[in-house]
Amino acid sequence: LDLERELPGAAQRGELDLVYQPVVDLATTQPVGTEALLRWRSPALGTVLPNELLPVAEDLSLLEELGRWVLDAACRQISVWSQRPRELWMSVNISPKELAAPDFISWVGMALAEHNVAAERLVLEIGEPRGGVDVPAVITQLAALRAMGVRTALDDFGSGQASLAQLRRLPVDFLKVDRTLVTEGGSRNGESKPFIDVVVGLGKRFGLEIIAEGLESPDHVEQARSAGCRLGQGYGLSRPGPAERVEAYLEEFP
Ligand code: G
Ligand code: G
Ligand code: MN
Ligand code: NA
Repeated sequence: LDLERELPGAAQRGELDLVYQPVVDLATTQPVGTEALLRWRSPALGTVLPNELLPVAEDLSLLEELGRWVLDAACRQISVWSQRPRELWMSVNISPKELAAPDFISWVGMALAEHNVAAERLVLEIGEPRGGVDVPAVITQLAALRAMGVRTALDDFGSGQASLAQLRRLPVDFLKVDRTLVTEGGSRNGESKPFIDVVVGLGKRFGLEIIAEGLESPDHVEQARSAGCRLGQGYGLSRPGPAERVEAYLEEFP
């Protein structure tokens, strides 16, 4: 109830914030990209996380507005980081509902143009479309984004039931392996490597770049790396943080 009262106008009041988690080349631990994650710094409620915030935003029809704020803020940050010798790409999470909006493609084009950002710097991550989502529309939109040069990612791969079926249909460049496939807790015998192996094999077969998520320990990192996964993300590599934290991490790689 408090959320519903406080959320409208949060963007205009300057209460929204992005944190960034590096996506790392597992061979060198060098960051190659970052994922932008939304935070609402509410004076009344403290920091509200997306899982709490997004369902309320959807109920209040504020998803579009939040999504546009996120795209704009992410493109602004890409533009700042584009001055660096080694350029990072930026992943932005979007819900399949946002993606299906007819104006979505033109918003992306406007955000890129406004901040003078090359489309190749932007990756859009979508979760598996669930019930009620117009999958053909999602496919059309993803294809249109790729035609602009924006890359696309299927997020949380392996966590749902229709993942393989979706994979056959959705035009994506990256497959992000859900952390439940990586962490021991998600596996019968504590081994994640065979699962990552299978996904890496799928990636090779279909020309997809694989990102292993939720690498929380050196052991996870090693399992993903030895399964042939090139890229990874997780607390064991670098936690999400403000832009300055990513910059400090980059300083370690002259
Ligand atoms: O940052 P955190 O781990 O709490 O994110 C939780 C979930 O919220 C993840 O599934 C992530 O994809 C999603 N998420 C984070 N930021 C955004 C955003 O800006 N837009 C959308 N639609 N989802 C986001
Ligand atoms: O659904 P999506 O993959 O976008 O979710 C990203 C979320 O995962 C972010 O909220 C981020 O904080 C969280 N996250 C990132 N790395 C790790 C990790 O190593 N372990 C766990 N448990 N969560 C992580
Ligand atoms: Mn994500
Ligand atoms: Na994910």
